[in-house]
Amino acid sequence: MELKPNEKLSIENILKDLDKYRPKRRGWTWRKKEPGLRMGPFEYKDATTPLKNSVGLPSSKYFDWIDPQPEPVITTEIASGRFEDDIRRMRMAAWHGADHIMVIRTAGQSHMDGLIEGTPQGVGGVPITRKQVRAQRKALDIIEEEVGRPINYHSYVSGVAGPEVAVMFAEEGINGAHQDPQYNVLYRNINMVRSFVDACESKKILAWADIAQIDGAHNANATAREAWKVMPELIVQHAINSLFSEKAGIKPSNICLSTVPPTAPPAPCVYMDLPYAVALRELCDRYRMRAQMNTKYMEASAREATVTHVLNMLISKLTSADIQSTITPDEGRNVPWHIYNIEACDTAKQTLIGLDGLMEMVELKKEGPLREKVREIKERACLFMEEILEVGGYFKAVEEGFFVDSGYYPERNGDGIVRKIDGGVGNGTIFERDEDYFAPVTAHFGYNNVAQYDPDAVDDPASLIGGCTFEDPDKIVYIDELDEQDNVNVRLEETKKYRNSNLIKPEMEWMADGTVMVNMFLPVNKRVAVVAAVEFAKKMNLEDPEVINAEVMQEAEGTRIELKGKVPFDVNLDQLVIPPEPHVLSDAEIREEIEKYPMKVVCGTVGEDEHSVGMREIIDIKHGGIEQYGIEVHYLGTSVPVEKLVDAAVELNADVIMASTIISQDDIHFKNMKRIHELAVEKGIRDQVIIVAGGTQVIPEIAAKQGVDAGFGRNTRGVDVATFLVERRREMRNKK
Ligand code: Z98
Repeated sequence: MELKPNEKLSIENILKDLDKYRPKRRGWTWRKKEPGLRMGPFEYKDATTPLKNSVGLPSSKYFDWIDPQPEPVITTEIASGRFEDDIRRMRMAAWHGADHIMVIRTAGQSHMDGLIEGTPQGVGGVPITRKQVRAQRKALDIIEEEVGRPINYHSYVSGVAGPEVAVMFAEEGINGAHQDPQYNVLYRNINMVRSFVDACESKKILAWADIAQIDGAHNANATAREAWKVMPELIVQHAINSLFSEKAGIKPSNICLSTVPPTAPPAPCVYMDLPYAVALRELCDRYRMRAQMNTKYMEASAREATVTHVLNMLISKLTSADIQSTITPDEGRNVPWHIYNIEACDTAKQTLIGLDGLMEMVELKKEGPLREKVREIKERACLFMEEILEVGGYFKAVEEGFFVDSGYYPERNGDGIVRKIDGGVGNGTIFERDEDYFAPVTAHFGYNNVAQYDPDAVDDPASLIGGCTFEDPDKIVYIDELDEQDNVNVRLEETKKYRNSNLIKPEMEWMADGTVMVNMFLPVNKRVAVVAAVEFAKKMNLEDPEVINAEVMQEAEGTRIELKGKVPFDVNLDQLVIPPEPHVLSDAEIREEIEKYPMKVVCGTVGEDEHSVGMREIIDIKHGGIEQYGIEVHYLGTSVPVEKLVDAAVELNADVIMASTIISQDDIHFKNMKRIHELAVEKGIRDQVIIVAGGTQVIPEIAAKQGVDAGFGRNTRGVDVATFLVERRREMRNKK
């Protein structure tokens, strides 16, 4: 199935024959480095292979629309709760440079004790089901063809259903997964023995499927009361999961540490976060780094979150992150917006490309506070690890509340998370395998009594049943929708009116949800402003208005408000009158033409007219006027008599006369145009000169009737005039 850039992704096509769909490939893919890549006028040091189709940064318009791709894989987390709507967002994100799409699961899915089927609608994420995963992988298989770069699809392997989830992910071509038993233990209170045994099995499966693994250490940062104090513990958590994973068979280049700069402004964050990042990378240099952005100290201000994100990426650049996450302040705003996913991907691309080559010019100091801090953090982490061994190992340490304690180790505040070895969900569910235990499956951890059945099958137990679901996907039992009310077909039916039709509604997360955001400033204090804003929204006929961000400008003078609400109506595209796009030549084409055929313009504001701004907008290089193309401009000023303008054209042998006429009483603007034309005829230059006139009251059709070549009205830009002049001169050349 091929996608055309100007065609919408059809969810119906994705769902068609989904039961038979098989993913194109397995495993994680890194970007391909292209040192010395040239794009437009620039050479990049750290860039990667460009995309076939993409949307560049807004300012790429000044550089031939180039869209260089930075070194790290860029993650976006997509989580609206309806997988069918998320698929469209994935395509937008891929076009903006995301190649790691993480689907957030419904809150706390680790509590589910098995895999569920169908596609139930989630809240703040989707429940992971085979159908949903398969549909999204299928969509991404198509989208990656379109953008020309593999896209890694990712979710979480945790909870007591972890191994089952891992198997399903391996079968369905998932490329990345969070897997860290410490997450189960600390945050989901799942029995620790069970969690570590399950992790053995899960990690073995991840290894077989070549899935990149991300750990869960960053959650301690997000949970701790004072996040920077858990730095030593974060390193310990990373170390435990990474070495465990390696021993279970995952290759080091697929082991990604989820590292997060622990602080954010107004903390002096780079001074604190950089030593931590360096210490971690030095201790764990075999592994890859997934740089998460700080989400602990984030409010609902997109601006503030963006600055923290950029500072976080400075750390990423200084310490070479391999995967760069992008998180938007959506959680604070209580709506996952399409646009903020894309905005955050752009923030990452813009920052990392902006920092291209930085490390060729700067280096981290080998002495001074950075090295001292690095050493201190490492020492604290090593001591932490030693104490774990002293008390009898990891399980004992958890029982004693070592983790997520708010003290800066070795200080302890006694407020860590305490779990019991024989407590938690799934306690007592671990049994020793029977003597004749046998599992005819691929990627199985530990004792498996295969030789008794066939000594030749020891390395490949699944061969005894002609391959398990990993080798023979036809053995996968695909269960379609079970719930008659909560399924994708019902949801598509509900929004049918807006799918492939001429009706549109604004949307922020789901098709036709009607959500819009309104910005306003109210000259009252914050408490009053949030109430008043809702009143304004109601008067604007917005339904369900809710303030999503309020920032004090000054206590007495006023408050900045961002508010969301829903519009209850739609717009029919058939009833819109859409004016044709103005025709303009590219800047390069105009420049080339002027270089080949130089052009001289005389101009001024004519008559008794002192206005100069409009003319300057059209000619000045500073305002993007025609000078920028190399056109030679002789500006005679304001209140220029028409005779003087024409005489100057004769004297300078100008190619163009350009008159600005703002005052329009008694149609003086049109009369002046007529006069310029007549004078040019009288002086015998009319055949060689182009005459154009412009002003806010100029109507092009009426101007043309006065004998000038063209008139330009309100909203004219330099490029419009330059395009006309170049094309008219081509016509004149062709006539000769
Ligand atoms: C991130 N934005 O890491 P539930 N396992 C691990 C996790 O870190 C998480 C889960 C499972 C963050 C996302 N992490 C937070 C190691 C969650 C999720 O039970 O579905 O919430 O587990 O990018």
